[in-house]
Amino acid sequence: MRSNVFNKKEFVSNVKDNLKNLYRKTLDEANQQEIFQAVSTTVKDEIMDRWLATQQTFEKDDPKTVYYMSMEFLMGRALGNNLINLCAYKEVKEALEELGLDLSVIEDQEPDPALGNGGLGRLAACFMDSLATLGYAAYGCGIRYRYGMFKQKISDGFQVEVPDNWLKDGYPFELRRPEYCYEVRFGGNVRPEYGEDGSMKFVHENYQSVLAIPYDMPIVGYDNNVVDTLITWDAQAKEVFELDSFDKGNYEQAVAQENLARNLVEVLYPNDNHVAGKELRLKQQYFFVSASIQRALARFKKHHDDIHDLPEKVVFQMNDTHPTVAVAELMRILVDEEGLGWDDAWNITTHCVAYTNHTIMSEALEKWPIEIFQRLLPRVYQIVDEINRRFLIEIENRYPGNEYKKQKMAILWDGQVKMAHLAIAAGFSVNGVAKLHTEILMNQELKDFYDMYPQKFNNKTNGITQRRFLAHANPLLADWVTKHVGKGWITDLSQVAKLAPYAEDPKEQQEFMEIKRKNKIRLAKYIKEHNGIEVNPDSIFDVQVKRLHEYKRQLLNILHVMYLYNQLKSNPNMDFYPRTFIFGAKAAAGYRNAKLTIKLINNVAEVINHDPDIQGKIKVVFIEDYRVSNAEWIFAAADVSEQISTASKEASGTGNMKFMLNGALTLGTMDGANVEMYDEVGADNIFIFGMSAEEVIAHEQHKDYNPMEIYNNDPDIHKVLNQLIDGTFSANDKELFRDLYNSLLSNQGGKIADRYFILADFRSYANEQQKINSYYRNRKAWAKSAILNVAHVGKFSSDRTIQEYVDDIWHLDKITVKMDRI
Ligand code: CGF
Repeated sequence: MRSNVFNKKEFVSNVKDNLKNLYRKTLDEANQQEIFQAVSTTVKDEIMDRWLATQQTFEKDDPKTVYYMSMEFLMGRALGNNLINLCAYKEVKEALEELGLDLSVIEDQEPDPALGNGGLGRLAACFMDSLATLGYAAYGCGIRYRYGMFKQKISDGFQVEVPDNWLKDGYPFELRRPEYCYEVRFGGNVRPEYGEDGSMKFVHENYQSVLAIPYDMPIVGYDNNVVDTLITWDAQAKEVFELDSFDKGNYEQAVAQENLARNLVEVLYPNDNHVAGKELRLKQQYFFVSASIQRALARFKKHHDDIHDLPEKVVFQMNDTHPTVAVAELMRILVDEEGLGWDDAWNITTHCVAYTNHTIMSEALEKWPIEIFQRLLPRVYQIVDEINRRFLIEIENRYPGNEYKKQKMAILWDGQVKMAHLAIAAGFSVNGVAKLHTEILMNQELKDFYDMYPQKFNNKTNGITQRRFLAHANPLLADWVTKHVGKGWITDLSQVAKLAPYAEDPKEQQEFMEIKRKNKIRLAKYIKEHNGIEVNPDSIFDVQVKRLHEYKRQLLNILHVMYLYNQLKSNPNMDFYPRTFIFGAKAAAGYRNAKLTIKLINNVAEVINHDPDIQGKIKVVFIEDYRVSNAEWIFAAADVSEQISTASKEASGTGNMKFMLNGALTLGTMDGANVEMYDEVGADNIFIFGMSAEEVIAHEQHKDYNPMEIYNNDPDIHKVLNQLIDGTFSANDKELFRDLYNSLLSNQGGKIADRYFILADFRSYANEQQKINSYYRNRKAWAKSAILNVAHVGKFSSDRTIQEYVDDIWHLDKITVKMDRI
């Protein structure tokens, strides 16, 4: 289906055939969902040839393969992205137009496979796209949750969570592979069994087991015939699968196993940067990890007799602590099933597993109560126990008599299994996701480990795929970029550097701003349709879209909107450029302050949007159900990108990069990857405010921050905070926002007041916002900065990130897939 060989006629006739075969319908009879299914099936057929050819290349070349293990893959819709990567988007769009069909309407029928919460899952999706595009053999390994991230409804300003039954119409881009199923065992007990020759092995008995059934999703590389695979594991009861054992009469056991299987893959835990510590979650982790390792080993054994060669051909990347039980599972398989001695097995394991840390927030580093871990995974626990015992000896040898070190670094301590410690003890690589984050890991959070194993630590600054977030999300800008630098940027984003000279050119500036305006009109339409709010495309679109979390400080943003409102009310003729403040965020269902912040944003919107004194100069919009598909439109339309986390708390951020790619100017703290964006784009083209990470950390250590002082001495801040509890934005219930007010001013329940330094950073944030107000009036200067943002985004492609993983950690072989037919 490459542009040079794409045959419209053939495509159209295949779509019609598929409609007939799937639904016994003609085009005129079919609805949009059925057409989506038929178009997708046609596209999948095209992909199949490449997928087959890729697998044949794997068979022939036996390349080293990465298994990217992640509990989350936030894929977003596949149809449009696959067409982009097959270089057939425009042709298919035209072909469908000839049939009177609109591709974007068809794309809209696809559910967003939302098998992830936020940045971590979306990163995994971008990585898969880059792996295939760069031509590396890769399997993503995750879970096929029956319900993905909940759909968010806003009802009376409150978030309501609605189940996301994404599979209800059937998902065309997946392939069930029951022939590659594996058994995964839970519970039971372990006993030693002695052979006549004096040998001993452990026997696991009385366990419950489920079968892991893989569903493969194709990951299409850009214009290179490579199709990698995302395996999502479904669970099924063994007794149902192997029907005959029902006949044997163990009915209760069969029902228990069926329940276990159903529950295992039922839902994605909707927490981001926070762990609930639920037993079921540990089961989910072990389930997909065990199945993935079994599949990897089976693939390896097709070509190799000696398991010692495993590190030459296989690497497991553990995305966060979630899959780190992989360390012990691989050990278990090597020792119990392959019959290796401990040292041999450890040597293989520690050359196969690598770990990525995504956060320094302690509430996100998983720790399991030993009781749960041992009960659910008795044999795996024994292995962790032994790893811990040996690890403590290593620490003792290195720091004789230092009990404190042992306590801090132990894998088993205080009744808990510390998964990050397990990952670092075993992993041959430990990486952070942005320079600053990695530095904080090495110098502070994981300092003891860094001191012991400095060679393991490295940084891999995150990245995003330009194919989805520019080529697909913003076709107008994509064409403009191509016009100036050629198509090379699609697979080599560093080429956008050639745009820099155009930043000074008034004609180009105008064209660029025209494109931005068109994208703003597209978003304004969406907002009108979904929120019923009329927004002015000539206002500044100031956007904060991301998960709702206190450290990301949506509260700072909305408090500042309240402050501006007060200013405008008391001085209607003040210098003020019209602004549309756009928010989009899901809050974890049990996260009270996050949900309250959503309600506050909506209430502030309600008051300000209807206040005639404001004359429409400020509009506030909360976009319901922020997700990958609407994100694409939002990034394309943004002027200002709010990246305002408390310095040191956001490990990297990736939304920041998507905005930059689409020519928005960042308003941010020196946090996460913002720091590197600042280095790339230069101080003149980014708005930086607030305390540095060092300052934040110093205040945290000295416990010397007192927000009450700011409240008492700054009348504007005082007024804004009082408005949280005087009914200005909650006329019917003055107490509604009391908890937010309290969270800023008083220590409570072990949480210190204004833990995220909102008041401390408020003034410098407001000043920077004021600068944006003036700068935007200078259209040429703004356009120049916006173009320079695009020109300096090259570093933030996930292609660059993946190449660094390959060069420094994975050492994969490049593959070339040849196809006869093309
Ligand atoms: O991972 C995050 C994201 N929230 O999922 N963390 N986790 N866990 C970080 O907070 C982001 O800063 C980071 O960009 C992302 C991917 O590494």
